Amino acid sequence: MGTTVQSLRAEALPHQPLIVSTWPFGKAGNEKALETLNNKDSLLDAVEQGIRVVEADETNRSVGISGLPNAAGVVQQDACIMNGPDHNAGSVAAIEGILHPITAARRVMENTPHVMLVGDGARQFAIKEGLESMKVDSQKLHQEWHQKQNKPAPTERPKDNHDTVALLVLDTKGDIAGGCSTSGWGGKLPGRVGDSPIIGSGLYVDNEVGAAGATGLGENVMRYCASFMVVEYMRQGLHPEEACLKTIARISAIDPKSAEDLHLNFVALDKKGRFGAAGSGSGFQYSVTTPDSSKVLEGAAFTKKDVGPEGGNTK
Ligand code: SD4
Repeated sequence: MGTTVQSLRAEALPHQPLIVSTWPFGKAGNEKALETLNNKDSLLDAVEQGIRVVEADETNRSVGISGLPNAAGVVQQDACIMNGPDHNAGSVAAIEGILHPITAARRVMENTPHVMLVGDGARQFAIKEGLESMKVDSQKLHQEWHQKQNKPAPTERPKDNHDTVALLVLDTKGDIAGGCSTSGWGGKLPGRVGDSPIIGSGLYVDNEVGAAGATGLGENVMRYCASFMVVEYMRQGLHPEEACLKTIARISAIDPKSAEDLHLNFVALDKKGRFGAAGSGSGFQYSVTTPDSSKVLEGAAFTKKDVGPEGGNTK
């Protein structure tokens, strides 16, 4: 691990809230989450309100209703939320025309006996719950979809047209919750679901250990239950940054693609208040907020030479 990475590593920050999220656009969400935590002392409100800020940003083409559409011209969003203290979770996938999928995910968790609702069922549920919705012109979409049938389906990973906000909150009691939300891969096949709403893939929270969230190419995250893996490495005592790196190393040892082409990025925090992030390539930035500061940091960059014989990270 290089010195830059080491110097960015945080040591224990006990007794104060900590919020960590993916990308610079997570910072505004972090700050809202901290404000919410201060005012309402509710982990779930902090996660939900923080993510809603990112979903509501109309300039963001990868989270929220202004995200990039799928191959049929419609924005289908994925989101989930997970609560550490009772290990409960809720998620929605491929939901259309709902302004705040994170709120829909929370309602699934709190108001149904289920964990996940998808597609039109998720949309109808959200509308019944009174969430803000937009009309989805399915007939127009249907026609557009048919017009596009002659075009090849997207098979290559699109360049820089997808991102996710994954936001993790640790409160002063040491309780943890997290959530994530995305419009996913622009131009994806209708009905494609990424890692973000899959508990253990795009997000995982274990109140005894810590939490992790992912952004990147969901297909390369969900095949490995990668956020769960990050948390399990933290359970073994690894620092959050090392846990992220070791997860990338393990996936990289199995997958023949170059590390750069895997497009894996993780953020993590642990119960002690330590945090870290890593990407399979360079340039992954994440946001960290405490009552003392709110900043964007550079995640550690994995390099393939770090893979040990067992597929773990050699550091
Ligand atoms: C997905 N992981 O749908 C999400 C998108 C993302 O950076 O995070 N892209 O595959």
